[in-house]
Amino acid sequence: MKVLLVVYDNDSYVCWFPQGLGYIASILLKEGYEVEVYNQDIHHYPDEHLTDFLNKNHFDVIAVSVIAGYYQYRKLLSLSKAINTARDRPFYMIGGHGPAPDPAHFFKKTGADVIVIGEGEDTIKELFACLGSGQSLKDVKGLAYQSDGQMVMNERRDLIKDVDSIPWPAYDLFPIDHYKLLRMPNCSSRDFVMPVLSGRGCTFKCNFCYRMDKGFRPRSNESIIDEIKYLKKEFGITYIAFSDELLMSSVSRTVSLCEAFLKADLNVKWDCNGRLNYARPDMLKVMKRSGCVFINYGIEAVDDQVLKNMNKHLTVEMIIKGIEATLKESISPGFNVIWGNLGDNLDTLNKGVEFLLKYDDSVQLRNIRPVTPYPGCELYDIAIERGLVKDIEDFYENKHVNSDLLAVNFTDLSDKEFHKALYDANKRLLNNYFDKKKASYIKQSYDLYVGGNTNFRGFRHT
Ligand code: B12
Ligand code: SF4
Repeated sequence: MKVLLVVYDNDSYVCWFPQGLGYIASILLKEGYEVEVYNQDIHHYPDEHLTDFLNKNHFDVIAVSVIAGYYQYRKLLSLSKAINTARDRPFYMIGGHGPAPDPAHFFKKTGADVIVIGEGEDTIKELFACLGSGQSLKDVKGLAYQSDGQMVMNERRDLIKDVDSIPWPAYDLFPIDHYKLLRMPNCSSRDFVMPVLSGRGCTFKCNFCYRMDKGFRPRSNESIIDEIKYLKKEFGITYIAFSDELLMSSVSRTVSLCEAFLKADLNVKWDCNGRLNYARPDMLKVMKRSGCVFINYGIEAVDDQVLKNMNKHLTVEMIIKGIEATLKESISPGFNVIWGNLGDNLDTLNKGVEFLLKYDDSVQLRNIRPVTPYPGCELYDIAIERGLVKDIEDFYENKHVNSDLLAVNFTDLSDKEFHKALYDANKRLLNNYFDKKKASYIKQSYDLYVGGNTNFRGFRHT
């Protein structure tokens, strides 16, 4: 069987390696199927190009992976149109976090034949075996399918227990020379960056989090190190962006991984997503020594009551202590602050702004965004219960029109007041960021022209 994996255009200059499809491709290749990748992301082809491509090339199956952002949703609809109008339309499947919580809506909107729900590796094996033999899909766990115009929802599939057994993404099938140009905080202009997963899942359950799967499954240190060594050797990768939800799942696990990096003499820079309740000085020290240059923290709010309401298992004290300790080790912290969760008001927004003004080291342009209750999370159910969203159609078609605008208002402010407050807050943060940048550029000029620093290499756009 011939399969086409479609990586949609994300409207970006440099794109994130599509890890989900990379894993799916790996399994399909191992099972002996012919796999091709359609990189709309890199070439920015218009959607009609895909219809044309399908009219000229035969594929048995076409697959798209999609998350729940407003842009991604609209992109999926226009891609589906392009796929469905092809003369020789292949069997059409979608997967990823976007369609998983409510496949019925996505069948209606996309005309897809199958939606894979959750981890795809084992499901895809059985699904393709059935497609090849013409067998019914009724016994394949982890998917929903269309049968005579009706949706059939199969049982959920258990998570893969031994995550080390999952084959690495099929890197060779993708244009890594493009993807490795991804820029991450504190990378140099000579770094080549690639994302890697250090595990799957997370032990927490914040009220805005989409995750449908419970628990955390770490990969072994050896397996992670082997993959990094391979990426270094094959593609000259010098910076690893750990993209799983939570590399810092505990102090002991993080320390053990960093010590293994040091022992293996990996010599790469890396960043990860982290939790401030674990950000202890001893752990941060070994993280720094093993190459960590950035930790992306979910701060979300600088108010104890709001943190409690969102089930974050963090306090303002932990946040401040953790950020101060991170900065002390010269690791840049990533500041993710959202506003508009249960209990938020003008005072809590102001606390977030003051916090960012005080601690942000400006390695990233950071603003405060409204919380978006994506379908599948607890906050979405609350929005439905309160009558703030009618259903998923209402969410995608009317409410979630831009990630920086309110989708659902859980505060006592009017929408207009809410947006004005966000404008005022973000104006302060933008001024702060650009003032610091301006000062740093002026200092570089001073060092060059007055201080005689001959290392200056010119101001650059990227
Ligand atoms: C890389 C990334 C991005 C990248 C690129 C994403 C892309 N390619 O579209 C960028 C930086 C652009 C991005 C942006 C956003 N992101 Co993002 N991002 C991620 C991140 C860190 C990694 C994704 C990844 O590769 N995971 C690893 C792979 C292996 O997992 P996976 O994709 O889920 O794939 C598995 C299964 O889902 C399934 N599967 C997936 N696809 C398919 C397809 C088929 C055919 C099959 C059979 C199976 C299958 O099998 C795979 C293997 O088991 C995740 C967090 C995470 N750890 O997943 C968030 C995440 C996907 N992002 C998320 C969000 C919300 C966003 C934003 C919409 C945020 C916002 N409000 O602005 C923005 C989009 C804004 C914009 N302007 O476009 C959410 C999605 C929530 C949801 N319900 O969908 C996540 C999960 C983060 C989070 N915890 O909230 N993101
Ligand atoms: S938001 Fe982050 S910490 Fe919270 S449950 Fe989701 S992945 Fe875990």
